[in-house]
Amino acid sequence: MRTEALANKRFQFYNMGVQAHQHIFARDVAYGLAAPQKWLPPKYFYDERGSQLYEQICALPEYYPYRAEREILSTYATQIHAEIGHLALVEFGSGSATKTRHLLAAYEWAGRPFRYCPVDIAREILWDTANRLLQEYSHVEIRAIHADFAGQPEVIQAFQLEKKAVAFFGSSLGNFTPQESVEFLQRTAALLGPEDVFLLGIDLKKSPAILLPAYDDAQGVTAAFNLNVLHRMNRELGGRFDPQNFEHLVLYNYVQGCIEMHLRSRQAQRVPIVNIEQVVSFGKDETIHTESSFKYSVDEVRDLGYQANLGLRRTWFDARRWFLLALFRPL
Ligand code: AVI
Repeated sequence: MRTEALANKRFQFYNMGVQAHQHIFARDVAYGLAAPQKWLPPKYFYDERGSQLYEQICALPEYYPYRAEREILSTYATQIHAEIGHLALVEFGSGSATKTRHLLAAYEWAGRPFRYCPVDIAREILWDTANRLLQEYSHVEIRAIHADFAGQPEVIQAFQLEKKAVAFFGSSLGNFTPQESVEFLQRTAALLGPEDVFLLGIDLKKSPAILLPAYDDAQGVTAAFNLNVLHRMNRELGGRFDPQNFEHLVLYNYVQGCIEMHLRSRQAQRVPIVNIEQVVSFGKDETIHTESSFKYSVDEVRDLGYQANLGLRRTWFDARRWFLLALFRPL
């Protein structure tokens, strides 16, 4: 771990070893593309271009989760702040913190110093966002961690906080399998003290007639987001993918209760990936499974928490009840 000493006493920035990243990407691609059902971890969508495309997705008319969660945070910010108290706010996957600002504003209105501790894998966004927030809020003190927290929620121990509210917004937990979700929640719950809270923003189950267009929009932005991972393998691993030979495929898996995104090969083809010394063969219509986005019912969310020793204490919904903000406390 490396802490950057900054002139500004209100800002501390920790680097937690994301450097080995290129090597891990190569390993994950080699492993995933050798499996009978080819797959890639969805975190590789988010290079610079992918992060821009994701921002565009959030503005699409079909992609409701972003706006639904923003509606909850803006409508109930004061209530949420009152419920959790003035605890230091730790946020996994903070990104540009656009929605979180509503909650931070409630902290600021309290007129007392408060701590915001964002954790993100995207260093530039983390750094820029922290600096912007320091200018916007006179009472905030920021401790930021640059880390891939998904496999290692324990990174937040570096904050050395006595009491805290830990937030995981954006339905990002939905991109983990249910088993990974339980493990992540268990490991996170183990980091909570008796008075700490956990806030989870999660997309709810609904008709595939609403879900499918949200992941297959008319403008093709989600398709570009999905195909971008091929460009990334070309650029970073010496891949020879022709993105024109693949198409964006979205389906709703009723058994698992998730949206699945795939890249479907339009033809039989063999694609070399130079840096991993592998040639990947595709049959016509064979797919790479690039993302699952699990949708939950309120009872399933309660049960997820229960498996991690977390009790569901409060719920907030958007007007259509399409999205849930859940507050848990250790059991
Ligand atoms: C980040 N995550 C919650 C998004 C989702 O809805 O699963 C990623 C995404 N994939 C396609 N569109 C958005």
